[in-house]
Amino acid sequence: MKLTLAQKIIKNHLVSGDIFEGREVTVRIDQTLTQDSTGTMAYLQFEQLGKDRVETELSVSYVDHNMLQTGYQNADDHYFLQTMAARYGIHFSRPGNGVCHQVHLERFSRPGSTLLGSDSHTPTSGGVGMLAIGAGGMDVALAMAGEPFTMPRPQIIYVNLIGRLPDWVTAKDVILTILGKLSVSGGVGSIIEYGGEALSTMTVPERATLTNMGAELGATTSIFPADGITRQYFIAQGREEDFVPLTADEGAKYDRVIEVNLSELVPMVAKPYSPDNVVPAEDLADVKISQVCIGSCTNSSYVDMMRVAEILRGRTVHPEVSLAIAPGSRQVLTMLAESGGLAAMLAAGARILESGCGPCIGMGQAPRTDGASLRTINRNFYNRSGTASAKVYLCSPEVAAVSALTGVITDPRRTDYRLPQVENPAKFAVNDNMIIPPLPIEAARQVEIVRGPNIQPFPVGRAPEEGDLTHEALIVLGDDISTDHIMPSTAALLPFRSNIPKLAQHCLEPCDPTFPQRAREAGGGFIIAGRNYGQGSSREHAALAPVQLGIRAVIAISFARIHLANLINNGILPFNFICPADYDLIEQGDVLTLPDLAAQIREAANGKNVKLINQTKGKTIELYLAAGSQQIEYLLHGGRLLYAKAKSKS
Ligand code: MIC
Ligand code: SF4
Repeated sequence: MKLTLAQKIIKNHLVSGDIFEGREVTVRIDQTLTQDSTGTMAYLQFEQLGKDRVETELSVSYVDHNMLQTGYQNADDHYFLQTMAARYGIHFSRPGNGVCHQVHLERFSRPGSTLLGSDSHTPTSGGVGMLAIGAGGMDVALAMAGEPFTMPRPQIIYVNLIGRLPDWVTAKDVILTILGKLSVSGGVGSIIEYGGEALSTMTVPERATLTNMGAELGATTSIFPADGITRQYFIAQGREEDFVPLTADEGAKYDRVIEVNLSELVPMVAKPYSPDNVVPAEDLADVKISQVCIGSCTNSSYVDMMRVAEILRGRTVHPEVSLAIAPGSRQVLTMLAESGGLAAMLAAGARILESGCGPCIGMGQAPRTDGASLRTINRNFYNRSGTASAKVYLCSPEVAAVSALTGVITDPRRTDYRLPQVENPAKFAVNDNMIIPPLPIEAARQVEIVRGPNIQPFPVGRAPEEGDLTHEALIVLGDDISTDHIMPSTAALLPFRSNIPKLAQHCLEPCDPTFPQRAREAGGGFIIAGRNYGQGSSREHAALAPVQLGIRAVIAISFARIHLANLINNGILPFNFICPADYDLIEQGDVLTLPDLAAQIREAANGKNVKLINQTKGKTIELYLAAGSQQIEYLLHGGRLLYAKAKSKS
């Protein structure tokens, strides 16, 4: 049988299921990664599993998100993570070493292997031919404990890249163009595989920009072959031994094929508030900007940064623009310093930030009121920057750098700037001294785990009752609600990622600030939503905070993959409307009953629909429980952790 790239890796890691048939596949996980804002929860959950050491080939704990230390909370959480890593055999990438995906690509990625990460942009390592998947903290905790990972059996979309990128047009413009074509839900249920003649012109960091933003398409992951260019990258990283060639079989079958002619592309910009809201940069020439942020796991490779440096060299940032630059990793920052690029940035007036997520997750650099901020990041959801009235636009580093000089969104092709010529280096600056390797097992057992006062117990779900469950429809939401809406993350809230009771007070605040209080007063309830509910970040907090508030079910037209798994893992019932138009039959405040709940959930495992009665409107609505048979077992126990505990007792 001819296989695609992803199918080959799935086949080599298959634990159960079939690549060509059935609803789900279950695969063995070789590597895991966590970052600090999701990691604290993942490790608290891992602890509950009672293991002595991680059972993966490699697990890495990164600190890159919660970098501002405006109080003790983040520093405490970082030390908790460090002691956890030492105790359980995990590599620890210290704060300052860089953004997890950039560092993982550089130092740990491996073609043909599987990686599960508690961050939605984990697919970045797909740029070297790895099957790298983002997941919620609990799925990653279980993978660290040696459990395989189950995903809906993916469709395979093949993107055939032809032609050659014109001057000033970049990998970012390719993925923004694809987002414009497919939309933020266009990749749901799919793995995106890249191939075609244009691959011979694409470097690994460029490929990684595409696989990174496959997350914005809702894809399970994205992947490139591991070819001669990939091998050169591994040689330049001083780890040729990790290179394994990987190509799709000639004649492999794809569920969908898309062709993108790079020669026809232009510099693109995504307008607020969605990464698929794209237009050519030149259409926005009248948009005055007050801020430019360059960096993030999408666009902060050495070449990205050096191009920016060369554009800025000898010039001055526009007086009304604040330019912030966060190089993606210490490797990139070191090379920028050594090559003189950093000096050019500083001379132009750039504000250099440490290597971390920074403005991308609202950790500082919130724009001014009503300000337009042009960023090289991957998400521009409402309020993510930390300033609700700000408008965030997404673009390539080249467009960002030129616009920082002109003060308006600028298509560089319409200027007389010269295109900087920067090549990938033959050797990267390799220095792993900020990655603390695991301790031998005996020494690890002596490590004391240090928990600051910010670390609070997390809430657990409830098993469905043997009777009716009646609750109010607490809120009715529209399409494409992101986890940034459900559980906002700003510099003020991120320090509470290990304190769910505190965080829950802000659940769904961007949609309705009264929601947390109303939920508490009602003693819990149901959430009603449109399409693609829970897109974006993998943060499990977007399920944990609703559990804390007593939310028992989310009834949506459709869900994003990671959030759906997070709801199930934490015991919130996810339902789809059998008939999407029935969404209109529920209004906020309606009283809804799920009759004979536990019995209905058990029957759902046999493929039966679930009945919901809208008491207020006197209507009966048919629902579908959006869970596989194994997941229904988790739900019957009140979530995956309770299920795992019950299993280990029996
Ligand atoms: C993001 O880019 O949205 C984040 C912040 O990295 C999240 C993780 C988080 O919310 O902590 C993600 O992508 O999963
Ligand atoms: Fe960090 Fe932004 Fe990348 Fe998320 S998308 S990992 S916040 S840099």
